Amino acid sequence: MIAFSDMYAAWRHVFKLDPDREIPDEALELICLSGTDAIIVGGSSGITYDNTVELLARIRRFEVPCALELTGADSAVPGFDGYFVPMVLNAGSTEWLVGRQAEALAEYGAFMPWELTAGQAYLILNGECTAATVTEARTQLESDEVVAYSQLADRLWRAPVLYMEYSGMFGDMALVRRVRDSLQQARLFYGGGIATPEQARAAAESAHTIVVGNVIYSDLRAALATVGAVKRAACAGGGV
Ligand code: 1GP
Repeated sequence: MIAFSDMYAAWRHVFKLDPDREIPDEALELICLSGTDAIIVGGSSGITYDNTVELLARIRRFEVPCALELTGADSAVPGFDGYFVPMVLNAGSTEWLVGRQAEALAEYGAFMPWELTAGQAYLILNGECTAATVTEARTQLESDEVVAYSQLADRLWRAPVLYMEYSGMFGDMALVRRVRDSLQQARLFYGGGIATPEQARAAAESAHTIVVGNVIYSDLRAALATVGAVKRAACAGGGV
């Protein structure tokens, strides 16, 4: 069986599905059969055990790998291929950095499937997104500060994944690339505002893995077109 760390290390394109948002069966089928490398299930609000288990069951009709971004112990549904635990580097309080995670482990640590679990060091960089509001993230960062946080995650914490989160807004690709080039061992996930093949390609050339979310719900056809763009970028020798 392939290890979870080897699995996500090979991902170039990922769709993120939110259990709190409706998606018709036909749309879900197209997403799962799109050729994307994986589905991540996650969201910033309204995530429950029931809506997570329901979405997992629907995705499991297909072969695509599926991981859960675990933001609360209540929605810890078994049966995913792997689990990411976000730790928000620039959160306004330690609650979202390590506080909630420690609380959950105090209660459920004995049941954690550690071999399937990876910490995700999050940097939230769009002050308007829900995740920024919920975590009271300090998003007004200079480029050097962003690189400093990244090095902290990569070299001091040895976090396996660094996630630059611009949710709802297309980010600064020069900065994404600069961060990627500064990493020694972490995989760089980029998510935020990818809605066209050009954006998908630019992001894929700047980060290790790109995450496409919102556009699935607003323009399915555009979302599907991002998959081919990333594959073509890889074939053309672009990206990493
Ligand atoms: C959200 O990073 C993902 O957590 C994707 O962002 O929804 O803006 O595509 P979008």
